[in-house]
Amino acid sequence: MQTVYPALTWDIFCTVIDNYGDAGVCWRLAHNLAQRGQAVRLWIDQPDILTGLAPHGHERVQILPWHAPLPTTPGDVLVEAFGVHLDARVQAWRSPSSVWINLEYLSAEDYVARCHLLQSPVMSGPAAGASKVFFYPGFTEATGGLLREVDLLAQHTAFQTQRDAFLHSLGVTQPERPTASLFCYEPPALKQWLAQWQTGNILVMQGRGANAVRQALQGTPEHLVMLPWLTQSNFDRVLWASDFNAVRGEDSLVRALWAGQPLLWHIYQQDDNAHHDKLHAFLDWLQAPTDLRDMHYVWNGMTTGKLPAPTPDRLHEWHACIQAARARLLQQPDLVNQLLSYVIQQRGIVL
Ligand code: TRH
Repeated sequence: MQTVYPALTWDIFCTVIDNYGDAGVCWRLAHNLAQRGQAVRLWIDQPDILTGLAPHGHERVQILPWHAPLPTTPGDVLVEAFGVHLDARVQAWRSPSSVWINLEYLSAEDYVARCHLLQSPVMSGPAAGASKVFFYPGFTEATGGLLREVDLLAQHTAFQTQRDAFLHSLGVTQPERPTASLFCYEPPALKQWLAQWQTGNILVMQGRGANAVRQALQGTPEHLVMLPWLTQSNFDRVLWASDFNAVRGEDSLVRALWAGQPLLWHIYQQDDNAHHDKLHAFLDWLQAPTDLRDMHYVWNGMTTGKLPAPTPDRLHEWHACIQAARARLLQQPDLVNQLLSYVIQQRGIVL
């Protein structure tokens, strides 16, 4: 049974670095909190992105441009998403009693469990003397967990009967064919992958990957659907409707895990190749079979050579691997549940 928490006010601060992940995660966080009765103000430097992700919003989430006037009363909880720097104006406004959380990026690396919930004293500026806490999402019990809506499983199950109609609405004429979704940057093995899926449907998400597909192919073969920009709910439905999900960044990786189908992750590249360790750690946690690992190494340009073909036997094995990982995750408390428990404890509220 879901714990009922007292309603608090949350201020989430987000800046969009590039791509859609920062806004995507912050919206999911805000929406998850609102689903559990919390009031949220989401401060963001590019509010337009949220209009595309969630055109209908949520009655308990207020979206505000970063520099909008600050309300008289600061929230009970202040979340800096992904190490965003809070300017002096916000620091001075913050209440000393509010819980200050630094929400970090997702990784399966060991340091996450070590650093999760570490305090970080603020040394200078209007909030000097205060302390914020590092909150690390992650894949194990020792971390902050993953975002998971309270009704995720029910929504996913209910969708199964709507799958074919949903695919038709996106322009898929033969939903019975094996279907793969594609959300990526510019993977070096893109042409190979597209050739491997030429007897199935390929649903191409908007963005850099779609541009790369256009460059790789002459025209649009009939089995390939260039999707329009989707709301975040429909983005999830595409993953649920597909038999294989090629995803990227962080948010879509988590969503592909919840979708439970074989997945291929195009990790966000870092200049110093720090993403290599991050990918290895994820594949270790996933207990990925060798050919699933090999596919990731080729897709992410860490090795050259052929992508393992998605044969029925392999897809079966990869499916079992993702299902087992998903089952492990479902045993763990979700991120918002953990955040709420932490905040309630810090504020000395007895449930
Ligand atoms: O867009 P991304 O590549 O975001 C990345 C990563 O988060 C990375 O860690 C971060 O540092 C970098 O941005 C700056 O991939 P991600 O994380 O999967 O986010 C995509 C979001 O966009 C996700 O919430 C789904 C949403 N989306 C839609 O809602 N509709 C769409 O049509 C598309 C294409 C995406």
